[in-house]
Amino acid sequence: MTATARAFGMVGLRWLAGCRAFGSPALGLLDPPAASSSGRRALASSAAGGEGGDQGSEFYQFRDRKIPFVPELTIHKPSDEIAIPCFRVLDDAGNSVHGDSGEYEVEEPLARKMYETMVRLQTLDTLFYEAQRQGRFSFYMTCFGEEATVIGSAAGLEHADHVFAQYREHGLLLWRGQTLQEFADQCYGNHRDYNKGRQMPIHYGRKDMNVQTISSPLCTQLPQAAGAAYANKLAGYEGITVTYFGEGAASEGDFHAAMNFASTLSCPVLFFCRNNGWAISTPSDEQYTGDGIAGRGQAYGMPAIRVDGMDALAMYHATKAARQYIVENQSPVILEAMSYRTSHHSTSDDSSRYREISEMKAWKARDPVSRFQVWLEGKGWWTESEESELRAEARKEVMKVLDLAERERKRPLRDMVTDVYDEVPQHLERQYEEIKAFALKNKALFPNDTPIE
Ligand SMILES: Cc1ncc(C[n+]2csc(CCOP(=O)(O)OP(=O)(O)O)c2C)c(N)n1
Ligand SMILES: [Mg+2]
Repeated sequence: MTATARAFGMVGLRWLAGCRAFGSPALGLLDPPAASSSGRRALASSAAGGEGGDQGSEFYQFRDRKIPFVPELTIHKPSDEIAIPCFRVLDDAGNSVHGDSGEYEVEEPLARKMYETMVRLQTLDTLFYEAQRQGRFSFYMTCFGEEATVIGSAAGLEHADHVFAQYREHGLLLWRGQTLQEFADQCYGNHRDYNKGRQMPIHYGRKDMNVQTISSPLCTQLPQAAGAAYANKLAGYEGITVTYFGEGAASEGDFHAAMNFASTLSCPVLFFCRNNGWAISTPSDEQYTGDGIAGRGQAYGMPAIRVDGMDALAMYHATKAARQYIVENQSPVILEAMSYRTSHHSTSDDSSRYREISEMKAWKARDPVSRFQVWLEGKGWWTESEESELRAEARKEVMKVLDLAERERKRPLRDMVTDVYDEVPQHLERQYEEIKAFALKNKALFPNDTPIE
């Protein structure tokens, strides 16, 4: 190692300072830190007896990576051909690509539970969507096309794992035991709603299920998840942290901040991208270039997996493998689930205005629920009569909870200012009195089922 190299190693990551040191060998007073353990950058020579400086430096060493010096100037273009392959177990028709080998399968009880939950989720979404269209509550979002992404991954996680979701992953709560009644109460914001009517519909969240409350601004959950994972790691917590987000949300600056923190601090967090092709009316080919979201793992030094998000078996095994990697290495993983939003973005959207019906139909043909059903039937674990029984029962149950939620009284106006502080501070008290007086004077402008008290 030359004196120059020592000097360069000494100044670590500061490029400008490094350049200055480069021209001033006299600064080479300290031994460079061991590159791989300290993370500092050093100059190195692979020539034997390099000490003395005759050979010159041959490469930069950063951690385990050697960056060679070369005499040619090259612009390294990203490859249009290299793509992280997409793992799948089921083909488009629902048959295992592994035939009868039993590879990447699951036991019957788990398979049935996954399928039944996917059907319940589909039914819940169908009827809640219709209820919203009838004006019974204010807003709704479905996850049609992504049932396998959500339920497959929920099944591959542990209850102890902390979840920071976007908004289309309510199936995970269903998997963790949230009742249909609780879904309906939250959407109606009624007296039984655990959010006390303070959140928009579908902005669920509950401590007992380790699921943080959804917040509408895109991608805010990613840095939070990286931070929570880091805190949990320091505390020796057993679970990992998982954060779900859409490929559209991945265009936010917060995505990059979160990835960099997680990678440099080795946070045990799973970055779970639901790439469903659309961010409202923006198609994914206007959202990013290169090898998609999983392809970004390489730049952040983060292991990546790409999965067919419309394949429940692949989703389950990929999530489980990612989780195991995270636990064993106490470091992050990024997973990209490739699917398609077969529904409108939300009840405020009409997707036929910006995409072709033929495109929607082509993706619907890969419906994740039907594909999984075909596989279950092939195993002899599911029959047509079980199918119609489950669908009828789920429909009845969802209609009932909607009906009950609708009849339940609403939370009082006063709930707007309680619980924020231990005691309601004067400024909130004043605002409350103001809005109450206004509501009493303008009853017609207020929902008539909201008690003004
Ligand atoms: C910071 C921010 N910008 C814009 C929006 C409006 N918005 C809500 S959802 C959405 C699209 C998100 O797409 P994606 O992340 O792919 O998730 P998907 O809806 O496809 O599941 C946009 C632009 C927002 N909520 N927050
Ligand atoms: Mg999307």
